Amino acid sequence: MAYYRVLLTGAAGNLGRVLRERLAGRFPVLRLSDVAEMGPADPGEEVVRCDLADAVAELCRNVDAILHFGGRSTEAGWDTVLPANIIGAINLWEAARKASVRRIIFASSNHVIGLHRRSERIDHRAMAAPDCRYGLSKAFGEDLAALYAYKHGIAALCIRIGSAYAEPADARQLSTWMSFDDLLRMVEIGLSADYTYEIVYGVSDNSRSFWNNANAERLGYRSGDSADRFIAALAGRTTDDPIAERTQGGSFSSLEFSGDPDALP
Ligand code: NAI
Ligand code: 15L
Repeated sequence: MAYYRVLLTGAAGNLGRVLRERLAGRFPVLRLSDVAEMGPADPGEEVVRCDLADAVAELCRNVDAILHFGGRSTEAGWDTVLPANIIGAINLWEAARKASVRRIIFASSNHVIGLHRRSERIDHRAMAAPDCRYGLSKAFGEDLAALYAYKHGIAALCIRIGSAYAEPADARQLSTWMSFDDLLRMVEIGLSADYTYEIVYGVSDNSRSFWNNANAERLGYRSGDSADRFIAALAGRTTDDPIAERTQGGSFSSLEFSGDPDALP
């Protein structure tokens, strides 16, 4: 499938900067957007600085596909999460509908299902179990994407990213790590596969993964990396936090936790 103009939100962020660099030259026009400074446009780029919580109709004009990576990426109060991730997502999908955008690849998060126990190996059909306000905002984004996919024809791939960094940093990330190369592979699947609405896990081929990612493989995803080569170095890097260690979301789960650990899904 050929795209003329692709919009990347969150272009000033950690993953946005990786994608900007690695997608350079991949499309005739890569439109970059963020509320933060992104530097000048290189050839083949357009830079549009704006807050997704404001009106974003212009941002989506003449755009064929969107890589939605912008927003709050960690836990925060509702005053922060609501505008950035919920109002921002509503604005973006609605602007995309009006601009006839064909598909949106959504940087969702493992924190949508973060309260599931590590002892459970779950797939994309598992019950949502957000571990914090941030995770709940991503669950909302996934449902919003489903509404616009099935009702308005904007295809959506929701990638529940685990931990996308240059290298894993602790024992939990031996399960959740996604290399940047694999992130690119998954984004390519999002742009090229034939689907209406799908949820996949953004994770490398880690033997300790919490997730059965058969749905991503069905769509054509083949991880080229694994956190397994870091096991010897990182397996002992655990915490003394029982809720974090019991749940897939780790420290996000234990923030403000006041429930019954034995009642976790
Ligand atoms: P980041 O925090 O480095 O980048 C997010 C970007 O969004 C920032 O540049 C920020 O300025 C921008 N942003 C925030 N609020 C905005 C608003 N109201 N309007 C416009 N732009 C806004 O996060 P990172 O690590 O690059 O993650 C990118 C996306 O991937 C995020 O949506 C995050 O939730 C998701 N994700 C990342 C994971 C990771 O391991 N890095 C794991 C799971 C999900
Ligand atoms: C996320 O959703 C965050 O954006 C990122 O900062 C990491 O904490 C990641 O999840 C994780 O769970 O490791």
